Amino acid sequence: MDHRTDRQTDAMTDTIAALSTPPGEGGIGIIRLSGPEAAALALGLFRRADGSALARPTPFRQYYGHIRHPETGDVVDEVLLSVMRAPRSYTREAMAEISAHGGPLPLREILGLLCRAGARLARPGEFTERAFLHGRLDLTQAEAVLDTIRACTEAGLRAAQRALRGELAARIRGLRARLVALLAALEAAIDYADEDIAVLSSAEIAAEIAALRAATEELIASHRQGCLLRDGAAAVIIGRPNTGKSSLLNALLGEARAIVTAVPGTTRDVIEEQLDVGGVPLRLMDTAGIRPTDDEVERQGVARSETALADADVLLLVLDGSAPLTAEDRALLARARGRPAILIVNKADLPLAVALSELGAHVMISARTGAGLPALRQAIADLLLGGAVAAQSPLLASLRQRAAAEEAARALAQAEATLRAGGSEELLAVDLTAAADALGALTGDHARDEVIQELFSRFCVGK
Ligand SMILES: Nc1nc2c(ncn2[C@@H]2O[C@H](COP(=O)(O)OP(=O)(O)OP(=O)(O)O)[C@@H](O)[C@H]2O)c(=O)[nH]1
Ligand SMILES: [Mg+2]
Repeated sequence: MDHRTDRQTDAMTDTIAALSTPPGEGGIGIIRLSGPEAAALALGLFRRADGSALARPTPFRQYYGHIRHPETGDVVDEVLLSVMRAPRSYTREAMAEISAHGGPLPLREILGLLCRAGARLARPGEFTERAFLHGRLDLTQAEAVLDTIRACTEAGLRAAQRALRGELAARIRGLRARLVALLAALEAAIDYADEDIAVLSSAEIAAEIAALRAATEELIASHRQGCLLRDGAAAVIIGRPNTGKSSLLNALLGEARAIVTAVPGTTRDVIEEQLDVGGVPLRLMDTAGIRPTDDEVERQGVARSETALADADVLLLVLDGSAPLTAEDRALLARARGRPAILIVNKADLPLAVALSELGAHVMISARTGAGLPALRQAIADLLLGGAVAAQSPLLASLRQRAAAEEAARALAQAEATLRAGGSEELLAVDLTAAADALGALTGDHARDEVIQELFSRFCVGK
């Protein structure tokens, strides 16, 4: 489907150019052009090794040569050039790619020459926006492009790739097609109300609406997992001093990141590291042991622990299994109650002095020997993902997608209410149309310009 409005069609008559590799030094830097003049602009600056111009390049072939200054003839850089013809390109427009040396100066100069010749610098995400407007991608796939670039775990990358292949879009379009079919049946009932034509019974209509609503709710529920895989979660290790919090951080990371000593009050600052737990990018924080103290530095550390505790998605409360529970332990246990938390009994390599029966569900570990760490990782993953294995079904991955799905679910709930109240087919059609529009906005087949612009503005330049 083509997603262009008239305004956008006008905006796409120009040729855009951008550096598509990260700025700064690199082995190579790639400048991309897209638009009607893409090939002409690149070929205007390009000369083959023998100094001749390249007249009719074969698409997808790389040509060796130089970018030369059009007036002085000076060589700006040694490059490889390739061209693509519409619609066989990322944007579905004519495109050219110039691979130059990855230095800021040659790349800036080539871009400058292209702009002087008539190209315009691309806005962030404009290549992908054009791909969307030409119908090569839908909005869920465009968002998946960004999620692919930013994925920080393998599970997150796989989820983004599923969406990029169009699995989410296909699912949503399938639901929308069922809504449209239902609407068509209703219209037929309205048009031929006087004749005795077999249309759907109200029981059949109710069943289909209920099924569509359940499927939409399922999509909404998938958003939590989609977000977790994409944005991750914050887990904060808390406990009184000396229970082995820093030792646990180090053990989970597999490196001596935080200082560990037998002195209570060793950690003074919040130490944060990234960890992949069951596919969720986890921001793991080690904090200062929480206790009343007169030491000014430690007191500030404890204040930071309190802030981290308040903001955490998951609390990892570490107790020392080799010592009886203290008043500080009990105070922290009380504070963890009712929050997503895992009780960890550490120092399992030493004789047990804690009454486990007092604790309820907990994980026994030894940060020193590594015993119990796999079970702890599993417990964290279970807590975050609600026991669900990283789903193989498409996941809603953005707030925008979630809001649209919620709107569809609301409209379907409204349709159910209309049906129960014995409302007319016309009224029911209004509700179902609203649901269909919301699903259309999700894939971008029927999305507003502002939504589209906001979405692409989050991309990097050159993508
Ligand atoms: N035997 C044994 N000792 C441990 C274990 N984990 C930590 N320790 C010891 O307990 C002491 C405190 O460890 P840390 O990791 O510094 O404890 P912490 O909770 O970070 O302490 P603060 O930063 O002071 O709050 C050190 O002497 C560690 O070697 C364990 O599993 N078994
Ligand atoms: Mg510590």
